[in-house]
Amino acid sequence: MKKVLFLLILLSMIACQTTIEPATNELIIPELIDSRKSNHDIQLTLQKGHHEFYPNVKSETKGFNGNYLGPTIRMYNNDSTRVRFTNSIGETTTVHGHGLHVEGKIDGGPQNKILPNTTWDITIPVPQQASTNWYHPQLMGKTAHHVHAGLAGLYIIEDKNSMALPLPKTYGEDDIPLIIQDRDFFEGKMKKYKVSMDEIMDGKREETLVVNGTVNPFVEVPKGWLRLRLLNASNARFYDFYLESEQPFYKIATEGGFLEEPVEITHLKMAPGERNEIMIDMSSGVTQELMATFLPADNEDISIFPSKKRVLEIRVDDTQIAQGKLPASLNEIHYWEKEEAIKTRVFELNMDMEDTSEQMNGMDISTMFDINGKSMNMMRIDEEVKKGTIEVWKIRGDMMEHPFHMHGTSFLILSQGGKLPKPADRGWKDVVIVDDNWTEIILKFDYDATEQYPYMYHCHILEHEDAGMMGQFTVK
Ligand SMILES: [Cu+2]
Repeated sequence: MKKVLFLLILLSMIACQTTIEPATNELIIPELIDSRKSNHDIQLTLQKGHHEFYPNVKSETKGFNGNYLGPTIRMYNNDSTRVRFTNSIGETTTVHGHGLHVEGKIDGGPQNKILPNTTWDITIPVPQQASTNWYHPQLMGKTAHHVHAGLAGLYIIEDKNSMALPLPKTYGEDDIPLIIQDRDFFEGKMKKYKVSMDEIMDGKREETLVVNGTVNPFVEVPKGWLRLRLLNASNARFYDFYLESEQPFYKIATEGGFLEEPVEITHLKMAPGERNEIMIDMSSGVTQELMATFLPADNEDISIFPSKKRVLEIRVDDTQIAQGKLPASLNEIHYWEKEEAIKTRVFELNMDMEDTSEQMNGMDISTMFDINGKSMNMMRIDEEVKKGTIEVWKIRGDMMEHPFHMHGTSFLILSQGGKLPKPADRGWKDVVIVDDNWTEIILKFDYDATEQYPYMYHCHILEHEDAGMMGQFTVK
């Protein structure tokens, strides 16, 4: 009898998790601020607000120039853009330019504090190639809180190549950003950020998908090729994206730029912090459902609790014909040989269970986790990198998959978990998923990061980062 009851509960849980609500809300498109149209002078105010995820129900949130998330800032290779971040949230924070190749002093890490009611006034040079990057707070111990409240937005970088390629490029119409997050709601209200010890261990994983701040979104697009820029801005959730129709789609870019050529795929796994651009052929005029499987912290749980959700319903407006195409070739990537590296560094991301149980009582979470045996300490520099030299970084993490991220540059994957990277991952990246097998990346830093304003390397599960799984390095 007990067994039957258990099975019934299990079945009902599965049924609950796979129920998909109708796509009733038009996808919100974050405002686009083009740096060239704004005289390279942009004001972003971090503010408190109220966002309606569900009609007529206000949730307490934070945003840049608005209630939730922030405008998309479009910048151009070889330009410089002044951005003034004014902090009106009533508490200290920072704004990190995730993916930007900039010096440590304007990188926005934990050392670049923006006190309440002050403005952080920086000029961002853009030496890097076309890519989709993002901005979000990175205050020591508070990153997870501030991002969860809604403080995140996109930097889209264009260059000669991206502007010349015949890709779809009308923002919000056939070139659509998708900032993907998971949130929990109670009676339509977003639950405020709070974590249990289990949630610090697994990372905060919630059950409702929110895309650009929209719940159950749909979008109407022209007939033809559609370009989507996906950002996984969740605190901890990994997703496996696919089309319900099982139609293949094409990956054209990783975090730091275009792949050499489009790679046909049917599934796309993304960890927090990762960005990918994909192209979907909408020329048949048939509605497509972009779906996501919610991946659990423990991969073995997935067969017990399969949880799939719709990310976006993509409808076609037959009266509009799309202009963009899928080019055969996109970029030239110079793949460094391992032998070119002058130094190898090793990074082991640890979740020490003994430490954890001791600290559960005292609730000092800032030293729960570590990298190479050291929890993040803002007063300590962990590594010193020589500017302009090629290095190999060997990384692994224990207990579960961790998205490893470092500031200041992009890297190429040499091997991931002992295997060569798949064609779809042979592009410039700044986040890589690591497990207990070694992953090797090759990289070069070209900009200064001093002791005063060092770069960070860390796990992009924000709960892990806030609990000490982070280190600092200089580049000179
Ligand atoms: Cu981690």
